[in-house]
Amino acid sequence: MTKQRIALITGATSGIGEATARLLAQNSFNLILCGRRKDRLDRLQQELQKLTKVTTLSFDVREKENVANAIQSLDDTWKPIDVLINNAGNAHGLAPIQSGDVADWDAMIDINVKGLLYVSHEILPEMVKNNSGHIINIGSIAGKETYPNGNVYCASKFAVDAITKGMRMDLNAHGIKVTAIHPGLVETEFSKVRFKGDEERANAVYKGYQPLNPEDIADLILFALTRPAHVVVADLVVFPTAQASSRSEERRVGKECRSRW
Ligand code: NDP
Ligand code: 8X3
Repeated sequence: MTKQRIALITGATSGIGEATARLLAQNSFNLILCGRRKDRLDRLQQELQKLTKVTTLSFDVREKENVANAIQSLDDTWKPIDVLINNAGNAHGLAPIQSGDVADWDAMIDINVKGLLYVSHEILPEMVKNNSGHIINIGSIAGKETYPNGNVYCASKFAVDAITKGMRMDLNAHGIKVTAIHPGLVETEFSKVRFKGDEERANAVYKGYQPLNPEDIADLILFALTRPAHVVVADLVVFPTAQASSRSEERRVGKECRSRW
């Protein structure tokens, strides 16, 4: 019988991470679900453990020691981790660089870049030792094209793109697959976080056209994870059909194109 793979998903409490947890649970992965909101982790664990084995780790990816302690606290039944999905992340603010909020900049660099590195640092040595594993980094179209007022969020996702390429080169000799998925606009809690709870502003981002759903990205993650051993999906950019680019964010509203700026 083939061993069920163990996948650790960061940012499993909402959006893309939560949809991925559901889909992987339906497809025989055992799951380590991570996020800060423990109540949500507990609820998701309750739901998904009817389908598969699930454990949870509640930590802030910015806290280096907590990341290490949490992952090291896993008992041997949760090792080795076969799949790491580095998904936790958010945009904080949308402002010209000259009026950017330094706390927002810190949050984006600390979560989207350093957090991804801290989690990877805890998991990679075991993958290297076993000469197997699969890392999936969730980048963004913002990591391929900069857009007005996106400055530091875009920089954080350009960094994810660069780290992914570096990981692929360094881990290649160890048989570890590295995939990046770069979505365009996906309707999740992302805009609520970006606009600090301003629901009206957040909802306006997705008005008048059909954005991607978190399930669309989960599908691509499962696709990447289920290719044969000799195939790696390296880099995927995915838009909603109504979006043509990050910079102008051309969303079709009827026959017109609309920009958020
Ligand atoms: P959500 O806001 O719905 O989910 C973000 C997830 O990240 C939550 O589970 C949250 O968990 C977790 N998270 C945020 N900060 C931290 C932290 N400091 N420590 C631990 N976990 C954290 O957004 P999405 O699902 O859309 O975002 C997931 C990824 O997709 C992000 O990397 C985002 O940049 C990327 N992306 C999103 C797009 C979109 O349009 N939505 C498009 C392109 C990429 P909790 O708060 O419980 O800690
Ligand atoms: C999220 C998509 O275009 O809002 O990464 O930056 S975008």
